[in-house]
Amino acid sequence: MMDKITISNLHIYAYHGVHESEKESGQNFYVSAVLYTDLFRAGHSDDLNDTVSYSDAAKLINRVFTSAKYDLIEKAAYVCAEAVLDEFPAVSSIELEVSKPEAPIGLEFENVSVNITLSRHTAYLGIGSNMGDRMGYIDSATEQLDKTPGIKVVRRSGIIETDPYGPVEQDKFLNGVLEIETCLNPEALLDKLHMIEDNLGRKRTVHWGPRTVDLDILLFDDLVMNSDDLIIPHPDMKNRDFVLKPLAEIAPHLIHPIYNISIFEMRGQL
Ligand code: PH2
Ligand code: MG
Ligand code: MG
Repeated sequence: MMDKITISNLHIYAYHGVHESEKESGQNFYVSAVLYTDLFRAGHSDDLNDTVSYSDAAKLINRVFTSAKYDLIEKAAYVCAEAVLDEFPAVSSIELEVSKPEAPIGLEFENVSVNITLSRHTAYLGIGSNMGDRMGYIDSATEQLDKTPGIKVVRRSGIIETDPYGPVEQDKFLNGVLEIETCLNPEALLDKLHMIEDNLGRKRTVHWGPRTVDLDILLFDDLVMNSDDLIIPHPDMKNRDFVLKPLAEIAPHLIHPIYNISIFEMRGQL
């Protein structure tokens, strides 16, 4: 069970709603937030610097919630949750409820609300390029990733030159691995990676063929998933030294969630 700080029914007068009249006159909203964060240290030190100030958190929510007029309380909730995770690194996850008890429904009701959960995730991405200014493409992709809302690049491995792996004859690659922190889910993260690949001129002609930049999700927390367009962990990483070598440099002790051995050990078995 994780420690948490709870703010209940913070009253905020704001202007969210689909109807023009809601954006003009405004109404009462109530925001509740549960911030998951370890309180052990603060519980012993009695020092505010060892925890998340609930008054700072409430003020941030109040400021963000009133800084725009959204159609949907869903949007207002996500904007607030993202701001809290951005501002307070010690918060690993947040549950947020937005209530709108005076919503213009035209019927008698007690309350209407949305509840969302947003969590901080650690993911490892493979990055590669074998066309044109390879290092330039890797640098630009790293920069664009870090600038993407909801994504922070935490660490980048050394970049190594590798022979092309697989059935297509092509030029040598530069490869590396990035550790990122993100509050996006795997599908949303993949969409952002594709957007960056497209921005950097990636043409999807030959499958497995030459590319200005390739960004692959290798690991996402200890998630195991298999959908039509996304398999996590990356199913071929165990056979690819161009992945395991840079990954072992920045995360040798990380445990692969299917094989249950460290990246260092996986490399030994390659
Ligand atoms: N990517 C491929 C196919 N082959 N070979 C190397 N050395 N590096 C790569 O990034 C790479 C590859 C498909 O994604
Ligand atoms: Mg790839
Ligand atoms: Mg790819």
